[in-house]
Order: sequence, then C-alpha cells, then structure tokens
Amino acid sequence: MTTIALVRGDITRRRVDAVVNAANSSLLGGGGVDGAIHRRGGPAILEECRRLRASEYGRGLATGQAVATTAGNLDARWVVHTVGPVFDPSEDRSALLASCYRESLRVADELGARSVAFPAISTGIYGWPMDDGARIALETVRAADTAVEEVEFVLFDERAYEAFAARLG
Ligand code: AR6
Repeated sequence: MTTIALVRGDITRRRVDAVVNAANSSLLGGGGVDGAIHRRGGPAILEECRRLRASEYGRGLATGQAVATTAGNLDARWVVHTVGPVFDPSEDRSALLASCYRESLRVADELGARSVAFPAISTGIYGWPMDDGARIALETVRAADTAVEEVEFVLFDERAYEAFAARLG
C-alpha cells in the first residue's frame, strides 16, 4: 500500500529516501526545482550528472525517463532526475508526464527507496496547467505498482497545494 501525502513547501527541505527533480534532458541544471536541488544539494549531484552524460546518457535523458544520483547534502539518499514534457496545447503529451511519475517510482524501487518526494513536474517553467498536472500526478501514482510506501507531493505555493488537494479528494 502506498500512502499519498500533500505537503506545502520546499522540496529541498524534505527528509525522504528519494527526492525527484524536475530536470531537463541535459541533466546539467536549470531553474525552478532543479536549480534549488543543485544549490542545496551541492556539487556532488552535478558531478554525478556529468558522469552520466559522459557514459550511458551521452545524448541526455529523454523526456519521460528517470535516472538516480546521490542527493549530496540534501536530507535524502538519492535524487531521481526526470524530464517532464513542455506543455503544448496543440499536442497531447500527457503520456510523457505520466511516464515521469511511473519511471521515477520504478527507479526508486530499484534503489530500495521507501519514501519519495515529488514536485509538480512540468507545472512551472514547462507550462503545464496545474490542475491537469495534479490530475496526472495523482492518477499515475495511485495506479503504480510500486514498493514505495510513502509518496509525498511537495507543493511550492497555495495554488498548487489547492489543485492537488481538490484532486486527492
Ligand atoms: N520545491 C517544490 N516545488 C518547487 C520548488 C521547490 N523548491 N521550486 C519550484 N517549485 P519547475 P518544470 C514548483 O519550473 O516546469 C528547470 O529549469 C514550481 O512552482 O521547477 O518541470 C529545469 O532544468 C512548479 O509548480 O519544473 C527544466 O529546464 C513545479 O515546482 C525546467 O525547469 C515545477 O516547476 C523544468 O520545468
């Protein structure tokens, strides 16, 4: 049984086994959650990302996929980096967004993580409407076949929190 909790706050402050990063394909950092994780987590995360780029992920991480690194100085054991789709009103990319949640949980299972913190992937710089992002996040995690016991969604502002709360029921 996976329990789902909603938390309002900064994902970099969470004490969990794995923190999920809303990254980009380069794996080399950016703004939003990605910038905050690298800032607080310190250089060990970027070092490992660079090693991934120099080895299996020479072309970067594809949208909808996930890969783990150390969590550096965060109160977590791992960061699971995933790449959400950029919202495009003329193309349905929902399956890719769902894949981010599913693949992150799959990687978490491989690591043996029991608790995972997710941000609202794609709902910031990538422009996904919050309500729909919340729907996809919750539906996908609820349906996932995972050994992760605790999933928390860490929502940065009241609007995001309310969107998830309305969907959680
Ligand atoms: N803790 C929790 N949620 C946060 C935090 C935080 N510290 N900071 C922002 N959010 P975004 P994306 C919320 O933009 O849309 C980066 O440059 C934010 O309000 O971080 O998937 C990457 O490198 C929003 O609701 O991720 C990519 O290029 C949600 O987290 C690109 O942004 C996701 O916003 C990815 O864009």
